[in-house]
Amino acid sequence: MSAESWWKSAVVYQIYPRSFADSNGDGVGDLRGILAKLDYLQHLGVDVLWLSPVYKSPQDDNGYDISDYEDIDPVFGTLADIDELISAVHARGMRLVMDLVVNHSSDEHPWFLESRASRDNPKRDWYWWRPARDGFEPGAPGAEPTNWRAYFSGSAWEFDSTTGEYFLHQFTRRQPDLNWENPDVRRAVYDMMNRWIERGVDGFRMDVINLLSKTEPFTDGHMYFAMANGPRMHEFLQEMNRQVLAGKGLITVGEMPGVTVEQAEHYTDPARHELNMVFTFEHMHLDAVPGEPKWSPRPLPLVELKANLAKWQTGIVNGWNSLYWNNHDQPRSVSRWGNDREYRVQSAKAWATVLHLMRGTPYVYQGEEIGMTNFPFTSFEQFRDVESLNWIAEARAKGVDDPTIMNSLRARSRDNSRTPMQWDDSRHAGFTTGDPWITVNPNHAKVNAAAAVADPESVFHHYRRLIELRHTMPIVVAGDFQLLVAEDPKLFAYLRTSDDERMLVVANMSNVEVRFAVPDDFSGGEVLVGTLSETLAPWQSYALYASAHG
Ligand code: TEU
Repeated sequence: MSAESWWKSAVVYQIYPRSFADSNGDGVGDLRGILAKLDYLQHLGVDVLWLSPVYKSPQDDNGYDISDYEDIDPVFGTLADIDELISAVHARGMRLVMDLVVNHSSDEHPWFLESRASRDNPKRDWYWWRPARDGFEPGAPGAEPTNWRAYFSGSAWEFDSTTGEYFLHQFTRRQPDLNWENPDVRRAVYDMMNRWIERGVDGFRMDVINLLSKTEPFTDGHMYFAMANGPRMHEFLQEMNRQVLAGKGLITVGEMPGVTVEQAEHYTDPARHELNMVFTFEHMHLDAVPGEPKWSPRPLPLVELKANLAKWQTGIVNGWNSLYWNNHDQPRSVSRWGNDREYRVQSAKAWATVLHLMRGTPYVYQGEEIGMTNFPFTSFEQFRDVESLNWIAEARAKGVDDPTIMNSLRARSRDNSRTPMQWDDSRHAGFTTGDPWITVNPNHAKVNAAAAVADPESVFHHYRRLIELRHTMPIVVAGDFQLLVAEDPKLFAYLRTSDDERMLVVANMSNVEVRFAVPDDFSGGEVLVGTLSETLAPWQSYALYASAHG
């Protein structure tokens, strides 16, 4: 593997700064809080830290609505703080990745303020403006240019009375979509990215990057299909690669709702000079009722999940993929797919084992490494996320009863993963000395980093071992993937193979004992992680290593 693709053997840790560590007692995490926790992250062994957005923002979507791409929001600190953080991360041999949110800006960004000021403003064309539907009074019910729904409820069009037209927003009405057809927009974004690289950042996680190129003309239909992977996507990414990314040894990961295996292969094939890897979504939708939004949960069909992952494992050949169960948009995997009651530690380890030993670059979301769980929400007042709040309003308006809404939020709200990092068993889990912006999970008395670090059998030490295996075992990075027992609804097992090495990964993803006979050619193999036995206890997992020639 060339030095250029160092990220193939790296593990990335995602920090959601607002909920990680608060240094100044205002109840919101900040950059100096992160600075104080670098020893912990180094002990875990991760290579790269990805920060969710810390730029200046009205915080309508917790920073994914940016009003100044080149400044830090005061709630998180200052430019001097980010410079200090970059240096401190580098001094420890780690790298720092920034979130890049350029499908849309905040409606408070000066570009948008100009764009909305008049129809002939030079920046009018930096966003997507459209007149009312033919025959409708602008602003009247049903006059939106198309029937598209935003990701976070309501129409994707917002009427602006200043000029009597509508602007497009795929997310909240405070996140207008930028017009990437306009070369000045692209130039401004590339210049901004280059200045961050000069500041020392090592790469970008690119928010909904496959939505940049829109398919015109805009017509009624399904926005998600009309807007993802538009006709100029590859051209834009190749241009960005030439003007910003090429030859700098960076790491780039594009978040891509609606991407297929074939498209992902194109986005990440090094010969095409676009991105290193993508975040895919198919495996995140399998536990929703087919055809329904995420708010209709169903139990995870393990057989379908395995088939889906196997398709991605073998379908990306020249390119590369990322591996994740958790991030700031998803509920906690140990509650979602594991058992956060009797088998919290065991099931967190089982999911980690099967994720980290696949082909791809694993991402660990803060708190995942100590087995943090969903929050036991009991009232609507406890929610902060704009997506959840909009869903409550939309569902109530549709006549859904409150207990049903509450059940869907408990299962699916993004706030499940946004409660503060649990550092210790003290008040507010050591996250803040003030009043936290969102409630700390009461289970922090038991589930916390201090306890996990002190216990050699903890989830934390299991992650350390898995990360170490990726760094030291070539087969983890480079081996081919082959799914085993595909139809078994309880076992998750696979092989990784190369010319001279073999690895067997087995996990019982259930609450009952299951038998799995170790294949003969692994007898006498070395246990790399976990505990080997032919009868697996609930959520028991292990990996076994053998050289190819016995
Ligand atoms: O998420 C994009 C995305 O696809 C989400 O809308 C996802 O489907 C949803 O959160 C599941 O509930 C990115 C960011 O990760 C997210 O935090 C932002 O809110 C969104 O873009 C807009 O920037």
